[in-house]
Amino acid sequence: SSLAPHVVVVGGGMAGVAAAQRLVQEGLTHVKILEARDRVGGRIWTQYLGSDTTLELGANWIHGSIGNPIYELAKQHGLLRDEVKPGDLDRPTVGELKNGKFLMPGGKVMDEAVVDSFLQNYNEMIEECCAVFEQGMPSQPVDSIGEFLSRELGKQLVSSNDTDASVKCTKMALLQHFLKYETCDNGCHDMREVSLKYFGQYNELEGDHNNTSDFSAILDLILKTIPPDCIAYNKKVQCIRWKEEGQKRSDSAHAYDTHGVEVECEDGQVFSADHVIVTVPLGFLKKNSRTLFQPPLPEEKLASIERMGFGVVNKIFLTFQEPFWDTEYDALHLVWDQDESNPKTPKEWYKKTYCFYIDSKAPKTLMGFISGKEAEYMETLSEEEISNTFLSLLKKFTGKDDIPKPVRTMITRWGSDALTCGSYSYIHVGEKGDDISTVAEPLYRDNTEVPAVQFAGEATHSEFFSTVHGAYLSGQREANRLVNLYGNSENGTRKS
Ligand code: 6YU
Repeated sequence: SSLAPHVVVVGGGMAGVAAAQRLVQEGLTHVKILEARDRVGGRIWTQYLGSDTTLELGANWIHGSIGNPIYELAKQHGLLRDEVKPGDLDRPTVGELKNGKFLMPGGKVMDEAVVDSFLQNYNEMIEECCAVFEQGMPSQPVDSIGEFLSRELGKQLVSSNDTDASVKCTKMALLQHFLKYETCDNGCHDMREVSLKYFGQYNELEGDHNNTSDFSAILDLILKTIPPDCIAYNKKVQCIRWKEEGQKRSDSAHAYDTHGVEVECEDGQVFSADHVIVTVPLGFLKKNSRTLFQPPLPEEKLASIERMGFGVVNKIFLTFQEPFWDTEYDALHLVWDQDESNPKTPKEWYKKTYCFYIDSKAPKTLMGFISGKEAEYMETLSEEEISNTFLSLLKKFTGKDDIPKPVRTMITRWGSDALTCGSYSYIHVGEKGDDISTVAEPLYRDNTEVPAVQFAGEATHSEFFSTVHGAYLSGQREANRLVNLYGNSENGTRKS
């Protein structure tokens, strides 16, 4: 029917696809996803390299199971893998790290008892960080997670009853090590950028961090429920004109049933819509928000976009002819001595890679993570240089001089990816707690409660930002806003 609203979704990542699914489910049939790339998925990007090698270039784990819709989907369709090995559960874990081997320069293996004792303290300290938000503890002597952990945990380690000086040194080195891990988990350069006050706003769902056999397959389950012609590829949106300028369409009975918004693509094609759901990454908004909207976004929203944290995290995949490592572990940690731990010059960029993960969906591949300036720097290097650098690093930490060169080295380049401009969002020091909701707030048609432009995507979810389930729920949230507006009546007229 002619009254059915036209909805344009900008971006075909998890948020956009979830929004479209919900709209279609509820009978809104004029739905178009405009995706700039030639593929959907965005920051979900699975690569299949031969029968035994599946690499995730973006999202990796399902963060928590209880109440996690992505976990439920994966479980229903047999896309979960149980990676926990018997006996592992007695050790303290951090995030997805369950059973790592901790190596020091020279190939020395750290005493597990020391690591576990450190992790016990560390986890307690992280809980204290979360409590600052949860219990609304007012003033803290420091602003950031980095300062808080260094100061409080540092104090605890110094005054601990470890009599052995070398145990203390080892634990101090582990503190530096896990601060690097946290930068990758949070998507920042340095934990001194992450707000202590709002750290606990992120809602860590209960249950393990789960591994999926294939993240893109989870997206495909949702994609299957949308008619294929709902998606237009290679449609980079460059301008969203959201207010009719000049003459008002006063001849129309309802302002909303004329297509009030125009979406212009780089190739010149213009789509007109009643509602536009923008799901581009926060990194893209940071770079382009002043030109993407006409008229420009309200100053308040622009200021929030600017304040919010969005950093670069990259992955490194080193594939070997045969694994040279002990496959019973899920990670090889490379723990530098405390004062060697952090890169002092750009040339020492590789020190930011705290560990290599071992994963049976790519059994001959080690997957490393690197964050921030060092991750950006790595993007400028050749694969040959990266390969050689990590080969010497692995030799140094395993003490094995005969490790052969990787047969393939691959890295991600999320920083220079113009459609992402980084990896995921975090709450930056100095952010107001409500910056996320300010960004998520729709732009309404003049003097109405009818949304013209809506915002979804990972960074617009105030509890689950930085995750796939956050993206998914944000897409549903914005679709539901329209479903509530129109009801699911046959002709799509607005509920009165
Ligand atoms: C998760 C994980 N994971 C690793 C790495 C990355 C991410 N995440 P999209 O970008 O997907 O879609 C937008 C689309 O828009 C895209 O297709 C563009 O091409 C398109 N577009 C852009 N501009 C356009 C234009 N102008 N016109 C048209 N189209 C345009 N999440 O659950 N588990 O393990 C990881 C990880 C390397 C890069 C991740 C993970 C994040 C997710 O990938 C991400 O949130 C969603 O996929 C985003 O979907 P979207 O639709 O919003 O955007 C306390 C505290 C601590 C906080 N940390 C705790 C959790 C830690 C999260 N860590 C993640 C870690 C990893 C390893």
